[in-house]
Amino acid sequence: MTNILKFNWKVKYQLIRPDGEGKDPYIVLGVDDGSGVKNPAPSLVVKEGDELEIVVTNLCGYPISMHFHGFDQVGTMFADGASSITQWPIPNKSSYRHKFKATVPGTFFYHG
Ligand SMILES: [Cu+2]
Repeated sequence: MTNILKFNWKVKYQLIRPDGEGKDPYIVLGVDDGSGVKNPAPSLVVKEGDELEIVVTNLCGYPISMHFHGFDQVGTMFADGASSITQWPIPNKSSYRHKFKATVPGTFFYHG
């Protein structure tokens, strides 16, 4: 039986001071999964064969994309998230649905 994991993320600006010092905070993209804006973004722990459905909503004020590294994306190349390569950037205040299968075991990363 296929396990389908669904995520709904809002991508926003976030001001952070990683070392707690300094007057000028860094501006980074944060992911709000409903429990508050996070940077680094939430970890996805999945099993080989799981299907992922991730809706990314852009609230940054300019176009972005979310790129998922390490997945082979056979038949789902438009879910990879490489901006202007496999998809157009997600316009501000718009969403993009990434649907793909975790077919390769390992540890990977994603970024905006
Ligand atoms: Cu990338």
